[in-house]
Amino acid sequence: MTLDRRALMKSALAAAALGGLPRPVSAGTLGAVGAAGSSAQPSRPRPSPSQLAWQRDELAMFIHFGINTFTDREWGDGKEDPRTFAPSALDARQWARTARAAGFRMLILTAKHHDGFCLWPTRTTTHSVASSPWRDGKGDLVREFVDACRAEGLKAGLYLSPWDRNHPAYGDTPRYNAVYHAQLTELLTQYGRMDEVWFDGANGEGPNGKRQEYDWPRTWSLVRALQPEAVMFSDAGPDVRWIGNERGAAGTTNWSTVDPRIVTRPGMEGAEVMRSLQDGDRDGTVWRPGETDVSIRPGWFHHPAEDAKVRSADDLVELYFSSVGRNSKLLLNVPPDRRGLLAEADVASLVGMRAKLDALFAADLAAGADWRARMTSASTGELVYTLPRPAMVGVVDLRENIANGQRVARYRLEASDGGDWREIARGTTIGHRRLARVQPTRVHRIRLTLEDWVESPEPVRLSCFA
Ligand code: FUL
Repeated sequence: MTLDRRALMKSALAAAALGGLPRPVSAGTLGAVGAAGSSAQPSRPRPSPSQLAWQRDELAMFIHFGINTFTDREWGDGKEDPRTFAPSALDARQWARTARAAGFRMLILTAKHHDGFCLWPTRTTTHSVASSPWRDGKGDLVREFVDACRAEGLKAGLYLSPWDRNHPAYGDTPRYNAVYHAQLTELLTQYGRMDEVWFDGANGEGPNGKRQEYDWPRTWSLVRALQPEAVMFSDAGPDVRWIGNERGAAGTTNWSTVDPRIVTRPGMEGAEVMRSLQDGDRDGTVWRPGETDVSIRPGWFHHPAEDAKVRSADDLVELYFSSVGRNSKLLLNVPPDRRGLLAEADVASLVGMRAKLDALFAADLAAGADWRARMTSASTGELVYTLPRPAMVGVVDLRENIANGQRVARYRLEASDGGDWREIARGTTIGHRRLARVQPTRVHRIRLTLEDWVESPEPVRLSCFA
């Protein structure tokens, strides 16, 4: 159902019909750093323009590439010879072309992983592409990556691991933090606009036997100052949060709001931390939607032994349902091989995924549906949609207009083909998008009952697919 002028007028009516009920609200605060591209906040949190654009993009691709690609490891120890970095046919444009063809809107590159090898010629260490045989030591992979993204119309993001098993200053807290911030400054000033900066909390001891302490507040303010439109990812945001697992599954309840007192820095552990990451917090005072990162292969880096273990196109479609379809964003990792190219099997799965998603969502059976909304009690409301003609429905797609926040806390879906209403799905949160597979049913009318909400609900956009 696209919102044309008529629908918009109706939605105003429906909002009036469903609105007006005072619900408890909590004061919106943004924390110390403030949200990317933020403006004034109403009583419950709303996304900033950057967070909204980030979520609507739905799909981003993660590129894990570096020394590990050549040593066949997942975590290098930092003792690798930089001369082992020798891609034979590297073509970042192939990564970007593949991503775009598969419907991805952003690429995020591991500018530095835990082994400390930098993919750009940094002034902070010689452990970089400048000491490798690739492009005779004159290459800059961050540059090639960014250029490829721009050429294909994709956004670019970078991952800079705080854990650095090579740098001699690691463990000497103030000294290494200065190095880390110098690296970030290079990355965020030399390559134009970045749309996402990705941080994990991996932490270890340095050669001095001391544990490095990171300065997250300073790191976040530095990014905000240098790239105000970029969203920052970490367990603790501040803009977008980790979803709490690397299996590709967002919570079936997934609030984009969180209580910022629960996860205060990257790398925290415990049941309450994991619950908040996975589900968000219904009465959270900060908008921090969840990002679901998962790899197309068992590992994050390319290993020839895993060439036969690439996820199938069907598997990728399921990941889409369990992430994007649960109010999250999917960050799918596709690691280039030793040539510096995405491998054929991975490309085939991505192309297959796109074809399947396009076929699935080609025809909205609820397009042009007539609908009405009414309050059914002081705290429940319903929307009834009449499809233009009865149809077999296998997937229902619900969307809130999250520009105005996330509101629905519990819903029930029923269908009728002329006779009694039959329940076809129920759930908790909706958010940007909630995809529900239902037992294929012949449907003429669909009733969406909103059983609980945190703020007077707005009309929910409904689409149906075979
Ligand atoms: C984790 C790292 O330890 C893994 O190697 C990988 O990069 C993953 C995306 O983040 O923190």
